[in-house]
Amino acid sequence: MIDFYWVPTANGQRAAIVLEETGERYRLHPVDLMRGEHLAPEYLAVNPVGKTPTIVDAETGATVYGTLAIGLYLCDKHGMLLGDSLAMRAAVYHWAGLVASDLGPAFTGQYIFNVMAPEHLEFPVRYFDEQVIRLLSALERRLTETPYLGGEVYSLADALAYPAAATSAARLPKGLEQFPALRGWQQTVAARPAVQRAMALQAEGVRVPA
Ligand SMILES: N[C@@H](CCC(=O)N[C@@H](CS)C(=O)NCC(=O)O)C(=O)O
Repeated sequence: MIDFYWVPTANGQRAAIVLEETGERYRLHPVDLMRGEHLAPEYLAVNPVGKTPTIVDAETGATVYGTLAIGLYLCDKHGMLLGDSLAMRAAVYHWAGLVASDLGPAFTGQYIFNVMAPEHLEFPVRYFDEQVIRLLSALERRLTETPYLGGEVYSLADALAYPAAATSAARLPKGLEQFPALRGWQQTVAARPAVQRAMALQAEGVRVPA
């Protein structure tokens, strides 16, 4: 059994998709960021970084924080979604890393300066808007070459990228309008039962930044 500390943001959805894809049994622990629960002693005892998502695996004793680390840990544990050749694993690591280390933070910056900032600051707004479009364009190019980010089959890279398309990009004024390959891929991934279960998870009583 895994204890899953999360918020239903794109990052929480990424970890939830991998939990569902790998068939892990897990218990949900919503962490209310707007009430500061991520910085409360109870949660800092689980993850001193004070951020979500985090999993605690009772079976192995492992505590793992962050979408890429959680994804790699669960796929390694179950021997799935990483690719069965070194060439495919290289592609999976490349695209999963780009999503977790570049695209996710670019969307976070874009959200902070477009939605949360008390005043409009032209430079950071433009910087993060451009980053998001540049990175989505890289995914678009890749998906005109291969059906999935890692190659011919669905992988961890797609599981981590899906919430960027379904949740984060939905905030863009034109959504994915200029990215037809991404839109087609999004529909294919959305049809997966594990993805549907993960995206339907609700954190009872927890407000999510919108
Ligand atoms: N690199 C982390 C980022 C995690 C992250 O930014 N989590 C947000 C929620 S989506 C959080 O806990 N924010 C609280 C804070 O930064 O204080 C990942 O990939 O999961």
